[in-house]
Amino acid sequence: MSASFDAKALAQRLFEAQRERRAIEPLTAERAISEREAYDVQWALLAEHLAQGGKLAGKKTGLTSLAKQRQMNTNEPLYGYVIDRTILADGAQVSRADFIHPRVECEIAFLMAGRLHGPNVSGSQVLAATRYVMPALEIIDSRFAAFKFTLPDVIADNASAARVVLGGSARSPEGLDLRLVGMLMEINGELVATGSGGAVLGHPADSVAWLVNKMAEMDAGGLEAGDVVMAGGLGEAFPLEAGDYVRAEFAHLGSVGVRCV
Ligand code: 0L1
Ligand code: MG
Repeated sequence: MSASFDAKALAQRLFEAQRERRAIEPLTAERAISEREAYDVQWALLAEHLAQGGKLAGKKTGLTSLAKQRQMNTNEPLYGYVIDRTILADGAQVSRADFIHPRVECEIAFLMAGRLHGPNVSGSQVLAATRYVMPALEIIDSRFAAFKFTLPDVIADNASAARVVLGGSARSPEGLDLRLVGMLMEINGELVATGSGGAVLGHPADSVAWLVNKMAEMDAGGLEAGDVVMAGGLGEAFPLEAGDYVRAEFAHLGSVGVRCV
């Protein structure tokens, strides 16, 4: 007989794993979890972060590039939440000891000017509701051992969210073709990846539209004015180790960097 489903208990297990920097086995090792149940766990995990003093600052999509989908053996994106105290400024320092097995990836972040709720939201509507776009790095840190999980597991684990670093000089997306915005990523001065905005579900604004529509499908609201939205990685994620300095430079948007000690 399979174990019964308790979203709060599963969220608590993930919360403790994150707090204690201890990897756990996938939740689905015990029982199959549907997509909706997985988002219920994610919601309960968000509630736990808010109860512990965090504030909701935005949302994120994940698994939005072919490179990431191949890396994780899936063909579907997912969404998650961004908590205020996980957002860092350009050039910030993070401690390797604060994570389990961190990885870093390059993204384009949106700052929303207006509320946007699905269904049927388009990329053009996202752009019209955007105040700024910014170059960003995301540090992800799966709470599951060896970054091995199924899609419901990683949905429950808030899309592996750990830190967001925002850089560049925020600018309006007007007049920019975000598909063609190129990016160079360096770790310790060595070029490790190149990419462009088009790698993110064809267009980063379409990725944000996907998020809004998926949230509507999950009866989870949508985007609000002031939300920071991570549109998804432009390529694969790289392990982050103590001593690393990661820097990404984007055409038109500027650069963003983070140091790990
Ligand atoms: O932001 C992301 O693309 C992460 C999504 C979750 C999968 C992973 O941990 O790589
Ligand atoms: Mg990401």
